[in-house]
Amino acid sequence: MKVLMVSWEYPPVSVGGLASHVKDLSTALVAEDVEIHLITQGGEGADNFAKEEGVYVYRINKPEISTPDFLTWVMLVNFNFIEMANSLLNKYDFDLIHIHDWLVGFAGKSLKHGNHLPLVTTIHATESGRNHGIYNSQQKYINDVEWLIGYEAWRVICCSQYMEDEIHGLFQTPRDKIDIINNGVDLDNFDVTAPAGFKEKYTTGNLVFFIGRMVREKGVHVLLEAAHQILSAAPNTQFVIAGKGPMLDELKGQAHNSGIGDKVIFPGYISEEEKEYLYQVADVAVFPSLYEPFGIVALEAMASKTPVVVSGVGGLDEIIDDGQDGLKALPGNANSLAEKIIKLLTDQPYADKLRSNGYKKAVEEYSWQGIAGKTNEVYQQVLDEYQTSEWAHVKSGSTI
Ligand code: NHF
Repeated sequence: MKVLMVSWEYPPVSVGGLASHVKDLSTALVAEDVEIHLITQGGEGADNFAKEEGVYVYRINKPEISTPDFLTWVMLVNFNFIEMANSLLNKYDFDLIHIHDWLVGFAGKSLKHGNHLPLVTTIHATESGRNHGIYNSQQKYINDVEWLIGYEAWRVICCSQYMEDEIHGLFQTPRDKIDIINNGVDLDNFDVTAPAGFKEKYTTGNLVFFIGRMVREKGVHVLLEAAHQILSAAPNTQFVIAGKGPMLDELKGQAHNSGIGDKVIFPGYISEEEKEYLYQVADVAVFPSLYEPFGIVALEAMASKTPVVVSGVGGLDEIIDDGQDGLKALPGNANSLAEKIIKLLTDQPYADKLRSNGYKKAVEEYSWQGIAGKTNEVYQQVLDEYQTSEWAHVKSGSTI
């Protein structure tokens, strides 16, 4: 089985959970004997052509000319993806194309039709979900491209029941065309020991950790709203809020204006190693999202044996069994969030119970190998159906 995969993000280019999803999935698929050729954007310090952990990675050049806006830029990048794919299609006999999200949608559609190959689409998140609705023409365009990539796909993969409902509701994609395959976590990455004195770099007290993109949907503003109450109950607490994004300055302003500027550290974009150590030394990891298709970060915390507080939305709601392997707060509710975080900071035996149950769950239910196996089954189903379809005949020249 040879798969041509196209993804906007792949390490070291990492905007969110998509990069780690595509990397861990591709690597695990290689172990299932699937040959993965992955086309993605170029990144600083990364080779343009490389075999990385068994995955053939091809990184494209940036568009040669500047573009008037984001959508035009995305389209130019898609042309560069297609250009790279065409040269590979001359060399390899691919069985199918697998794309991730709307950003690579036109590459997927063109490569499908140009080569009569079946297309598998993973929809990780939707524009409507991210913005709680569609309010302007750019959002409408992205929403329409999301419909298109589902329509063009032989099968659609998504990461939670919540996302199946959303995709079916928004785009009328038939439910029997959608496979739910959850995300996972690479446990080895989080089996680390932070060097002596690492935690003290940040605090000598409690450390509450968040990592993610600084966008409204991640709910960091709710965590900052909750901070006052948390500090009254557990004054020796420091918040470390890692990541970058359009809301970063606003959030720094919020912390400063509410008088807790010295209690919140915004380290910006941090390295993988710093992230793994921070998970390790954190007393609580908090993910207060308002929208979350899956939420790999919760699994990362669980794999690090750190107790988690999440808001009960989307995939997070499905991952956590409240009071057993983590705590769930009401989405967007600072009081509820504060109450859960305080509980974990002040009741050590309870925190330890969640810590060990959370770790057990990550080990037993969220291994990438199982996920790659399920993905491979989807590939096999697509191939079986394709081989007896009109499409395959058109390709082999036996009709028309
Ligand atoms: O984990 C990878 C990621 C998810 O919840 C995440 C999201 C986008 O918002 O599937 O995709």
